Order: sequence, then C-alpha cells, then structure tokens
Amino acid sequence: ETIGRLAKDDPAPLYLQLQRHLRDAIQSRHLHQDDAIPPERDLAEDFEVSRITVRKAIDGLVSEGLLTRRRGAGTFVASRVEKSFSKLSSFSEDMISRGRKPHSEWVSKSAGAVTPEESLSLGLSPGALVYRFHRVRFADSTTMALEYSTIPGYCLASPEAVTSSLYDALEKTGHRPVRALQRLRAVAFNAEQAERLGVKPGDPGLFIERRGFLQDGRAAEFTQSYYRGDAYDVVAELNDIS
Ligand code: 16G
Repeated sequence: ETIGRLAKDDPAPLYLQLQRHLRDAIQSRHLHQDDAIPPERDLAEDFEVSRITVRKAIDGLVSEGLLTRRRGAGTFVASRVEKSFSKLSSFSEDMISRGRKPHSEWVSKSAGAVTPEESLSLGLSPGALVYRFHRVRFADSTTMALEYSTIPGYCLASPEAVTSSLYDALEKTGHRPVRALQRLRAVAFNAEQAERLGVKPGDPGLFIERRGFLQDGRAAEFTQSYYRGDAYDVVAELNDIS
C-alpha cells in the first residue's frame, strides 16, 4: 500500500514532507502500533526521493519516538510510548500525536479547601479553593496511567469545566501552565492501583510529579501521575554544559 505522493510545489525539504506523510499515516491510523513501515527502497520509489532522504526522514521519526528500528527486522511504528521528560505536553496530546484516542475514566472530581500539603506544593494560602481530579487514563481501550491533579480555584470556573483534557480546559481560561518542575521515581503498583490499571500488584510504574506554573509565577497544577512501566519509555535530549 502506498502512503502517498509529495506535492510538487511544496517548498519544504523533501525529508520533512516525507516525515509529515508518515506522521499523518500514523495519526490517521493507516499505520498502527507495531506495524512495519515499508522498506527504505520502496519508500524511495513510491515517493520518488533518494534513499538518503528516506533515511533522514526515518531517523527524525525514530528520535521523536514514533518509529523504532529492530535490528534485522526493519522499522516499526513504536509500541511503547516514548514520552519526553522535557516537553510540557498533556496526556491527550501525547496520545493523539501517536494516533491513539485519549480517554479518561473518572474516579473522582471535587472542590475543597487546600490541605497543608497541597498548599506547600502549590504555594497557596491556607483555606484557598482547589479542585481535585482523579482519573484513570486510557489510550483507546488500554489503561496507561492513574492521575491525581490538584488545580488552584483561580484556574477554572468549576471542576465541571474539565470533561476530557485538563490542559484544554486550562487553555480555555488562559491558565495552561507554561513552565513546570518534574520529578520521576520508580514505583511498584499497590493492589488498588493495580486493579484500576488492570495490571498485577507489584508491577512497575513510573511516578511523575509535575508542578506547573503560569507566566506570572502562580501555580497552575500539581499532578501526580503513575504511568504504566510496561508502556512508557521516558526520553530527553541532553546538551553538553561545558
Ligand atoms: C500529563 C501531565 C500531567 C497533566 C496531564 C494533562 C506528565 C508527566 N504529566 O499527564 O501533569 O495534568 O498530562 O493531560 O506529562 P490532559 O490534558 O489530557 O488531561
């Protein structure tokens, strides 16, 4: 099956055009998780570009985590989610960019006065209003994570404002975080968490705690995420500091 042709009048470099085609094919589910992509020489022929261009396009998508190379077998649509540790993206965005459908099962949604622990994490005064969201997060019908978010009251009109994506709701009120601090730790799922995720107690998880801030420095979120250890690779680009 051919994925398409490149537009003759597109001024973008060929490898970027090819990347766009492949990305679209994944997002629109013409290519699924674990599917092999056509061999380089077929892609080069189909798209009428050189193999160097094909290789460059694939290299970029491999480093983005959308594709993985398996030695001797070819290049496949990645099955584990490669999650950037340094991008301020949302769960929904992470899934949509991989052609998967984000979905949440709500455990609870509430409003209340900040606890002493939350007030420390969010820098709020005692008594301040916060909203709390506890969700099981899915990609299509697969469980991916458990999330507990605490959002200052000034960020949203009410907890009901969040129906699917929290970041979409925050974006609508102009309170999507622009900066965040994160901490990552290995965990073993306890019995309750394992049951919600449909894994075994003791199975490994990645605990990521994110504190997000607005441009003016005020807190926008305190979220504790428990990602499935069997579903995620956490990746980051490093630069020499010397
Ligand atoms: C991600 C964030 C979490 C944020 C959520 C919003 C990490 C480690 N955590 O899971 O802090 O609250 O996305 O997702 O990336 P949503 O907009 O899909 O609800």
